[in-house]
Amino acid sequence: MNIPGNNTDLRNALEDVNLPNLLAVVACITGDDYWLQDKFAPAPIEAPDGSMFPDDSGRYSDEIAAEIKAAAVQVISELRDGRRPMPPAPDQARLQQLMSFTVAEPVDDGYAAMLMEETRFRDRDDQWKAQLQQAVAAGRAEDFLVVIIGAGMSGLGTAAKLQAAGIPYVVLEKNDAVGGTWYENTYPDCGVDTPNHYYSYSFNRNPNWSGYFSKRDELFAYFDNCADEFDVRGNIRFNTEVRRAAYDNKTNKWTVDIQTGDDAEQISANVVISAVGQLNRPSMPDIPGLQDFAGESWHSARWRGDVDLSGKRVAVIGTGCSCVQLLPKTAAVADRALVFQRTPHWVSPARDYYRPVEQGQLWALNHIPFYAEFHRARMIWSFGDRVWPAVVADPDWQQSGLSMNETNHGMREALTEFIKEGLGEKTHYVEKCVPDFPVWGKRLIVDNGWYPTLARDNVDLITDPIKRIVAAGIEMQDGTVHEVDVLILATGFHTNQFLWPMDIIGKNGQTLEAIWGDAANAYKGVSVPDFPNMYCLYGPNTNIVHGGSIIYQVECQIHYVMQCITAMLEKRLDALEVRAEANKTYNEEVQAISRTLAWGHPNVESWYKNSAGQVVNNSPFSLQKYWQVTHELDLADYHLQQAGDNEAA
Ligand code: N01
Repeated sequence: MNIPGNNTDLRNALEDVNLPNLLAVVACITGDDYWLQDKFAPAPIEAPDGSMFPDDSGRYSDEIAAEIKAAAVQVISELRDGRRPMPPAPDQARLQQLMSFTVAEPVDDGYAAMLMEETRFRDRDDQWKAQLQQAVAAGRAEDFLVVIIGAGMSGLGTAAKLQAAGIPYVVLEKNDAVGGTWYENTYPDCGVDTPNHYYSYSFNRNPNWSGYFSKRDELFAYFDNCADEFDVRGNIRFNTEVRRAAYDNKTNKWTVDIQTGDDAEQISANVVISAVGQLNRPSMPDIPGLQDFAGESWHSARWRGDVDLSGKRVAVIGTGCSCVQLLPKTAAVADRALVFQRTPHWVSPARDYYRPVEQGQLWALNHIPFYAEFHRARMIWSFGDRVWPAVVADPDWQQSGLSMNETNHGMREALTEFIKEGLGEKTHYVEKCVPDFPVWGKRLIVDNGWYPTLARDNVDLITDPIKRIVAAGIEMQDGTVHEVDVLILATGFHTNQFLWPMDIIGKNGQTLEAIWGDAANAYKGVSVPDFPNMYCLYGPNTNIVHGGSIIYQVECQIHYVMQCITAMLEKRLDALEVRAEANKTYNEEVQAISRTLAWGHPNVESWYKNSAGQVVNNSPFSLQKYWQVTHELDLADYHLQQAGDNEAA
């Protein structure tokens, strides 16, 4: 790493950094356990009031903080000036020791192993890279083609791996650009709810995020740049929609029917990877009369930036994350904003939601060795599984109708107070805003001023049932008509129909839709019996509610799929198909665990559940556990069919 500038630059930067992270850096560079004495132990992670971020100061005394900074200036300047050799990256034991010390909580072996890969102190691709290289060098990837459906976050990440490995692939993208959801969603204040230094590929971190929670344009730019940095853009066919994909038992190949404008075409592929996401097909509400509305109307994911909302009467139906994000800016310009809520969500205070990344922090992320890695590890620790115990049912808990356990109940009380504070004088809204399901029954929405927005004079929260839409506005069951100029449908996405509207036909001639109905399931969320050589990314039971980044989940899946592709080429397999029994056992466990978690609670009605009340979208596992579940491919879980053979094992 080239360290620019002089000691003044360094000292200035250190004013803005996270001091426990800096301590880890100093300990790494020096290799000296002097820095792990009790006097350098930071305060345990505790977010200051109204913040999702742990205190950056470590609550050190001035004297200790000065000693850490002075040591950092000395060792980093020595590295800069070539007076000290660059130390090796920490091994797992050292990472575990430094993390445990600096987060002031025990970080176990499994977590340390996962963090080694998430920081890239260890390259997770090493698990399959050499075998795949050998197979490619032996010519096994000739006449082999992988089709990736979708050029959003999952598709780009997979394409990156295939491109680097020299495996032929094509990405089919229905839009005219990459980015998927970050391309399509352009509503006001659209942004991410996970800190960006974690919400980014582990293999392509961005040290230059402008904020801790970036907004849509910056996120889209990141993914757009990734397409070039990964050198995959040339393999993407834009404006190309997959209509149908059918597996041919004789050739063991997929025939993929695609449509580009008026042109229909077929592609023959060895492997199909669905990277279509869970949130890509807007769901229109089943409210009668939508087409009768005389004003402008659109879905939140199809934002009409050309319509000026200033001075208009605007209705928003739906109060999920999209509505929460778009409402403050909408209400600030509208004459009136009417919010139609069926179910309230829990909203979490987030003082740092709009916090820009400080100049010194930017400098450190770019120029201080190991700092960006420890920063990412700390974000994963703070925004991940730390809350897991709060989502698991305590069988002895008395208030199980409202909460999962004592900690979960404490959150309910704290967030209820937050609601009351935010609503101010509109106390009559409090009851409407407190959910009847446990905290984490749905992913916590990161607050952007939701309750103070509802408290505005020009905003009304309406919870009575809607009867229908009429030309003038929204008619309620009691006959009242709320007249509006604009109707915004923030009503979510088709989430339970995973690969809808594509027809995916397996080896027995049945469609996925027919087999799944609204109870989609897949082995590890990735592989489906009867659908050989087909893999889902962000598939059934892989969404995360308690915290964490969906990029993390998808990287776990990409890693698993790359092992499948490696096995196919290395072992000359024509087909790899998950065994029905393995899938059944896995999904029985998924459902059993889901019933004990906050999002499986009977009071939760959400897009995570199907008509039978089964959780079909969310992972039942902690982040670390899912990493473990997907880390090693076990071929015993699969039927293997070798080239020219019937089943080989
Ligand atoms: O959609 P939703 P969203 N009549 O499905 C209501 C992600 N995301 O676009 O709860 C009346 O959450 C429905 O009511 P109910 C995130 O994962 C992330 O907001 O079903 N109302 C609900 O209030 C999120 O979970 C970010 O009772 C109707 C709303 O519409 C997912 O996207 C930002 C109705 C739909 O809420 C989807 O969020 C935005 C009807 N007929 C989104 N039908 C980040 O920050 C539906 N509703 C990263």
